[in-house]
Amino acid sequence: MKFKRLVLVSPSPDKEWDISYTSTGTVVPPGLCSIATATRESFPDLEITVYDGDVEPEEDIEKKVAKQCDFETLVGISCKMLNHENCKVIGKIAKQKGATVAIGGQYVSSRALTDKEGKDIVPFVARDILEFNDVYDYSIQRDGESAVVDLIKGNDIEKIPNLCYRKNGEVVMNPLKLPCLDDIPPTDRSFVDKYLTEYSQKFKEQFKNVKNYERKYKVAFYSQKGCYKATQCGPCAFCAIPDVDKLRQRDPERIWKELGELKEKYGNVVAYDICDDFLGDKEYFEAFKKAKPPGLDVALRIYMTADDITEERLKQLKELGVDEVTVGVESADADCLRNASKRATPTDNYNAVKLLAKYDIFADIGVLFGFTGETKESVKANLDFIKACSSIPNFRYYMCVSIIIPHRGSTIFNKLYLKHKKYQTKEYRNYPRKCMLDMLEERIKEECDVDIDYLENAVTEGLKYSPVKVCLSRSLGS
Ligand code: B12
Ligand code: SF4
Repeated sequence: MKFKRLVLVSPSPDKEWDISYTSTGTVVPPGLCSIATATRESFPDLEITVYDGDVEPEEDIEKKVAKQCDFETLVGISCKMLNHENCKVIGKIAKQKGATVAIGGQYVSSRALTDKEGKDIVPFVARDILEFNDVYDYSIQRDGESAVVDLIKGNDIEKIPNLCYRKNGEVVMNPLKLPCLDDIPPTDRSFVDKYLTEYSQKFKEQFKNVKNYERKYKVAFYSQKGCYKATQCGPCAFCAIPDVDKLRQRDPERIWKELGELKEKYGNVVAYDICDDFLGDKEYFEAFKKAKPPGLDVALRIYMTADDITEERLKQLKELGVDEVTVGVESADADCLRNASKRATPTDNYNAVKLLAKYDIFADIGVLFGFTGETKESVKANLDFIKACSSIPNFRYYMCVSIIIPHRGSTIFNKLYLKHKKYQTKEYRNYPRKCMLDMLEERIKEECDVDIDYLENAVTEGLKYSPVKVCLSRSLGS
């Protein structure tokens, strides 16, 4: 065993972002807990700590990390884009104390674009982050469980899948190997039990304007990793999920076992499935339904697409225990939807909200502005949709209304990156906030018939109709 201690940190969002309109800190997170669980299974005596900067102040985490780190410590940092700069600070503190520092997470796993020979056209973040930041010894893409275990074992770094490292001044990227999800041990969330009061406080604050809503917080789990829609007809233009090539699924019986334990431990919470398109694979959905143990009553929250919403499906979802859904409606204009490679149509979207109201399912509706070809008419169509939602009797819903951000890994990011040389420089590649905000403005100038102020006013107008305001865009997020 090469290390005596594993310190896993999800640093707080950087102070430049206004996160008061985001869901940050309302979810018991699975990612670092899953790495901690897998590591403990291999090394029962290793000291393992998890810090969640979504609920613990950054300064406190920095002090604790400085105190804990030494030459026998492996520090694993989780980068979620909004915390990119704080990751560097934690990395620096750990490095100064002699620790080995690895960085991973959703942002580090962003998709790249490669040519036929496998050469980067749009580089991997995992490569950039090592090239530009000495504080990290390794970067790790996608599922981090086995790479962290291999590092602690002291395995040959050239043979650790998903790991990137430096050799003779060059960054080397080992091949990816994605585990079968049933080979990853069920997540033990007790590593973050110390934060349960904080998750509850943030959750209550976010939902304070929703009547008769008494849940404690969301506890995230995954039935599947990836998006069925993306595997069938490609990802939506603005989407940055790393898993678009292959959908991985867990055995439904194992999931129901986890959900039963979760209910027993946490009580009145929402079990939040992070799979992006829960209903996409119909066969899997049937198997999931069939495996439900009789009498087990867990409140589930899922992601689904509007074109999958039918009376029959909603009845089945109700029977399963689903009483909250997130639906990425995005636009009520047919051209905008088509230009973003969305599958659903405006009719699907209107139909979806009516049915969700009828079946009394609490809905989190995503609406975006700033599509390629956005006009005053399409903006109006979207605002009319938002207003129509607010006039559906007894509809329990809230809105996430934003201007499209070109997230690294998305198709729209790649287009801007290739078109404008400045985005290919370190100044942009190593500062995602600057990159995204500049790209956001540039894109609107190039691709929309309305300007950014017009779109920001539309976001502000749209949010007036939502009892819970969720948004990340230039004015509200800076
Ligand atoms: C749940 C979720 C959230 C939760 C986060 C809860 C939490 N504390 O983790 C909430 C709702 C708060 C949230 C907020 C946001 N999110 Co979000 N979110 C997701 C979602 C749906 C699932 C992520 C997840 O839990 N995956 C499952 C767990 C097991 O994986 P994981 O946490 O990533 O951890 C694994 C690996 O990443 C890796 N890993 C993670 N950390 C580390 C560290 C080390 C050292 C190693 C080795 C490995 C490693 O190993 C882990 C175990 O396998 C994804 C979409 C998706 N389905 O993937 C979007 C997604 C990650 N979110 C995204 C975005 C943009 C945001 C927001 C900016 C949105 C907003 N407008 O507010 C904010 C930013 C929050 C922040 N603090 O920075 C984007 C990220 C794009 C990018 N390239 O970075 C995604 C991909 C959505 C999308 N369609 O584009 N989000
Ligand atoms: S936005 Fe949603 S539906 Fe579209 S590719 Fe991404 S995860 Fe799939």
